[in-house]
Parts: sequence; structure tokens; C-alpha cells
Amino acid sequence: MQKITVTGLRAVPPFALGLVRDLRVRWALEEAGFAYDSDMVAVGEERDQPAYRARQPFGMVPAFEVDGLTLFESGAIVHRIAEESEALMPADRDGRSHVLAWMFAALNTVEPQCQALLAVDFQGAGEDWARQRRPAVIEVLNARLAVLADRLQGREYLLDRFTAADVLMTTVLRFLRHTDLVAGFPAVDAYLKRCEARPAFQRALAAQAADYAREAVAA
Ligand SMILES: N[C@@H](CCC(=O)N[C@@H](CS)C(=O)NCC(=O)O)C(=O)O
Repeated sequence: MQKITVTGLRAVPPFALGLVRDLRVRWALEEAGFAYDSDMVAVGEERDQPAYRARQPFGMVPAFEVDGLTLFESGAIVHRIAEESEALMPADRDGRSHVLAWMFAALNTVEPQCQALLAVDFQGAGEDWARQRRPAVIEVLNARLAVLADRLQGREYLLDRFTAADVLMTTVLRFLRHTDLVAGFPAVDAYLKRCEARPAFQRALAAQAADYAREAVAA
């Protein structure tokens, strides 16, 4: 991979600092050892422009460019990076399929429940609909976390070594950081801390924070 650009958001509310999905792309790049540039887009008009919609049809982040290819959806981007680096995905076909299965599990089975809780706890804070909805969301999340805890019993990572699936699962589980849900499952808690302690994650988080701080100063 040669010239790589990752696009993040220019401004985010405090609860979203360290959660925006360009983080997972930056982390995958750090694990793979690929250098990248970042570029930040504003909320609203800039992301509605045809030039940005051509890169990310929904006007969201992250967007990604490598050697003239533009790509959107954080899962697709992390998968593309993983295809280019054995640091994130093994070479054998069955091994790659297992990584892909856990990538989908993170994005399709766990992330929607985490997002439902974010909607209840932040967008719906103090509202009746959120109070009524919360117990059902927590019940499903606890069920998902219980399965993850079983999976991680006696394992350091989702598979037999660190892969792109851990990049996605970790960044998804971070959406629960305003709760004590993960702490209720020691194996998942230890897994999350283990993944977040990786030097590549720390570099990605610091780079994202530095970009957002720079944008805040410039605003
Ligand atoms: N499924 C998409 C979701 C992208 C997404 O929700 N991005 C958020 C930031 S983490 C965003 O751009 N929010 C601003 C908006 O929706 O306008 C992905 O994984 O890339």
C-alpha cells in the first residue's frame, strides 16, 4: 500500500471522542505498519457535497483512499488493509474465513446493540421512550457479552492470535465504556484491556486525539 488517506470528523461531541470509526482504520494501519495521512471533514455541508459523497455515499466517516481507490464502510476498509498484511489476517483460506466471520460478528451482531444503547443513553437521555427501551437493550447486550466471555475463556484473542476481527470487536466494545457492562464479564474486560494496551492501538488513539485537538484549536 502506497499513498493512504483516512478521513475522520472535524468536530465531535465529548462523548464520542475516542470512539469515531476512523479509529479502527488508523489502528489496522498501525498494526500493519502502513503509513497514512489523515484529513478531517466538517459536519453538515462539506459532507453533503458531491465530491465527498463520491467518496462516502452516506456522507459519513471514515472514508479511505489508497493508490487512487476510494473505499467506505469501516469494515470493508479494515478488511482491505487486512488482505494486505499477515499482521491482521492469516494467509490460509479457512483462517481468512474465520477472521471474516468474527469481523461480521463484531459489526453485525454486537455493534447494533451497542449503538442502540448509545441512542438510549445519549440521544434519548431523560426521555420516557429511552427509559422504557433500556432494559431490553441491556438484556440483549448481556447475552452477547456472555457469548464473548465463553469464546474468550482461555484465549487471548477471538482467534488463535490477534487479527482484524479484534480491531473491530475492541472498537465496538468501546461503545459501552460509559457503562459497567463489560466489567461484569471478566474475560471480556481483560480482552478489551489487552487489546487497548497494544502499542498500535495507543498510537492510533493518540493520532486521532491529536487531529481532533488541532481541529478544535483551529475552529
Ligand atoms: N457503518 C458505517 C457507519 C459510519 C458512521 O456511523 N460514522 C459516524 C461516525 S463514527 C458518522 O459519520 N456520523 C456522522 C453522521 O452520521 O452524519 C461504518 O462502519 O463506516
